[in-house]
Amino acid sequence: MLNITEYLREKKTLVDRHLDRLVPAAEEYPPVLQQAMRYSLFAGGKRIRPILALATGEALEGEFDRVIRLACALECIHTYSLIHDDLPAMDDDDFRRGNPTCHKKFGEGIAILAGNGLMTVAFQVLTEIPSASPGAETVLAVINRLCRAIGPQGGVIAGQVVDLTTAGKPFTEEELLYIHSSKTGALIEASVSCAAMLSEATPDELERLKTFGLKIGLAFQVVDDILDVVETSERLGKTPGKDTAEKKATYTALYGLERSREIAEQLVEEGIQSISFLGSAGEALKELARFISVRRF
Ligand code: GRG
Repeated sequence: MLNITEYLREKKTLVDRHLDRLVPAAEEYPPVLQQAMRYSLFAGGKRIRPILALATGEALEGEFDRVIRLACALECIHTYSLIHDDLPAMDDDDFRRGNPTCHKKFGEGIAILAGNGLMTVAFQVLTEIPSASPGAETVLAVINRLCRAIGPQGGVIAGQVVDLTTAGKPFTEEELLYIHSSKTGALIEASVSCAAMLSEATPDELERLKTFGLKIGLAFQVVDDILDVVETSERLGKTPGKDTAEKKATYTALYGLERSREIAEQLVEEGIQSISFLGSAGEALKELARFISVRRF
């Protein structure tokens, strides 16, 4: 049976090695920008999104050289979202990944630009995916899907806007589902779906993997809500309790801790069922899904 702790450690090392290769070197001009991007990127995240992409690629026997570029692009986009999320104009956080946030270390202007820089690097890396087989149209379709996942129509940006505008106000179940599915779920779903596309999944396989991504993506944010209530700053690497203090729309606020845990577990189980077609090739994806519901950081 797969040891998930070992798997995560091994894949994180692999992702970090390729990120280091694909992201501009720290000495490149202007160094303060490259250093700010690298500071947040290598501050110690779990690399869940790239690892999900790699596991999907492995399950479908996709080409590593293609999927690793997607994996690195996903982490650049994710880190970019964290840098901007931490800005005073948004969540105003001092700590992230166990370190002072990018704007605390480099100032707001450089932090904004470091986020913008990571976004641009992500798409540069994607456009350089070797496209001999199955072809440049697939790469273009992957880029389109990723843009939709992070964009203003139900993507990360839209989710973040509704998250900001509902804070401190009463919110509905539908708004909560929208925030969590778009702000967090969409990029996780895209990590799985885009890797499946690059690995030449059939339309049916893609649909099932998309369902898997949607379910575990939503579960990921439900667990994030729970951790904000129950965990310490040492374990999380950021300040806990902020969602409650700012009256954010969360699962724990609407359903309480117990019910939120049940919802997360159920979502993960439903996700796992939707990829039963993979058989033993889907073992890592299933273990990653289980990790999402039991994680403590
Ligand atoms: C277009 C990508 C993009 C962003 C602009 C700022 C913003 C709009 C969105 C913020 C979205 C956000 C921060 C959502 C929270 C997602 C989340 C659960 C983050 C924590 O992820 P982990 O636990 O963190 O994977 P590590 O540090 O392990 O990578």
